[in-house]
Amino acid sequence: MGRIREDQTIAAISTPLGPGGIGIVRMSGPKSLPILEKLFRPSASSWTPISHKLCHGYIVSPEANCIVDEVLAVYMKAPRTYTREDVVEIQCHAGYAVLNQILDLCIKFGARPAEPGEFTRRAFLNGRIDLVQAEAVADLSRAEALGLSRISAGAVTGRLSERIESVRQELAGCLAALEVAIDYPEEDAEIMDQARLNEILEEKIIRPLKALLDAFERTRIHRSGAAVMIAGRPNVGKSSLLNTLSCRDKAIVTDIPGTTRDIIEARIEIGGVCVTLLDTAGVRSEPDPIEAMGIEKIRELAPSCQLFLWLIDVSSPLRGSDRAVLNMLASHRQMPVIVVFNKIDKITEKEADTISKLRHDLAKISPASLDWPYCLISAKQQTGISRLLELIRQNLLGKEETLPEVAPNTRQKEIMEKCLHLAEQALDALKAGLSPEIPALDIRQALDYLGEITGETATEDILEQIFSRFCLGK
Ligand SMILES: Nc1nc2c(ncn2[C@@H]2O[C@H](COP(=O)(O)OP(=O)(O)OP(=O)(O)O)[C@@H](O)[C@H]2O)c(=O)[nH]1
Ligand SMILES: [Mg+2]
Repeated sequence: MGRIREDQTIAAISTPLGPGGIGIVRMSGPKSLPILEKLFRPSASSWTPISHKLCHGYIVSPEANCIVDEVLAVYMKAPRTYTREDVVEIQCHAGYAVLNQILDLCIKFGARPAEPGEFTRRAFLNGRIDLVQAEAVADLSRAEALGLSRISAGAVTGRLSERIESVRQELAGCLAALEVAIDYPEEDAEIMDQARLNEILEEKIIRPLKALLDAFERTRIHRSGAAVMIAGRPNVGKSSLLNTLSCRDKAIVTDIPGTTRDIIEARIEIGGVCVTLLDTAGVRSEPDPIEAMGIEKIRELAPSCQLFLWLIDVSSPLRGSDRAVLNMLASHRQMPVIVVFNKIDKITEKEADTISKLRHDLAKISPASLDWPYCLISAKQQTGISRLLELIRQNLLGKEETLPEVAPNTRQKEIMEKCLHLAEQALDALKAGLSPEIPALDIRQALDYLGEITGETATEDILEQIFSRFCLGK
């Protein structure tokens, strides 16, 4: 994206394309209102646009002399707008043809198509939001699960920026004190209260940075999501479980062993985390050539999964193919496993006896299996599912129930790590009684880094990278 010419008016479709209830075309820039006046015919006989007030009417195509759609239009006068420029939004029906005709009309009358993220970029350049808030806008627009949306909402409202600003101010204070000490070396001892500086570095800079880095770790899975693989010998009910967990009829289920060959994915939310479930081909010791290809796919994907659900059919004894599954799991030794005993609706004798016998047999193949959590379900009759979901949640999130109030994203975290390192280095230098130039150098550098987070010292390259990730129309 080249440099933004503030005099240009930009337009874009701001809602996803595809059939839907409402679609929005948005414009920002000085010509927004004049353009609206050319294509909008209000339903009331007279109309004076009032800022921030919705108005009912029609979009008309002067060329074709026809009505394009019945709409609600709103004009928002600068600076109380998303971009701090004049903004117009036209709410129409969401059909692709309607949205495109309205966008074309906006462009015909003087707007140009917006580039991805350009509205938010203008909001940033016009000082309405900082870079941390802009990045959170992108995350919020994309968040599929509750966790990421909560963290991003905290950042959009500026709470993360406040924490960073507070660290920045403390760093600036330390730097000022050190600079005085550099300028008046002979009065060093009186001017620079060394103990106070150490305390500020420790308590107001290092500690909050560590807390933010810790919050990043605790929310990592909310950002990246998790992949959970359902594995087991043929016909144990893997596809049935995928369908039950995703509440959809996604995978084919039959009583013929070897039904699933490819990997089938379904996305669900567990504990606020976006989880990709992977239904796989049944593993057996002597697979046919197509099954062998399916098993190869499992091997390829397994290392990128966070958790295995190992399905066991309780209505029949363990077989050689269960051992083949175990061998496959064993090759990813660090990977956590939950043993899922399926088809409990088919048990005729005492449930507890059957399970303890099966666990005993499993332990003979692998003593480690006794440490794995297990649960009893019927994928077909949908019983025991909430317990299984709870086990998955615990496994992915640990005991943690609450999300941190704010957390940095990966880019911000990497910069914070550098700042932390510099602050610790400065503290060591102060404690070692080195001359104040040395810690001052570190602190100045840390300040520059923090500016990259909020955008004050971000280069064009960094901005380009961030805004190009945005959706069109945002
Ligand atoms: N009674 C009972 N039958 C089940 C249960 N879960 C699955 N089944 C049946 O078991 C058979 C196999 O189910 P699938 O879900 O296709 O099993 P799979 O593990 O995906 O099988 P492959 O794809 O061949 O490896 C079907 O007839 C299902 O209806 C259950 O909890 N109880
Ligand atoms: Mg299957």
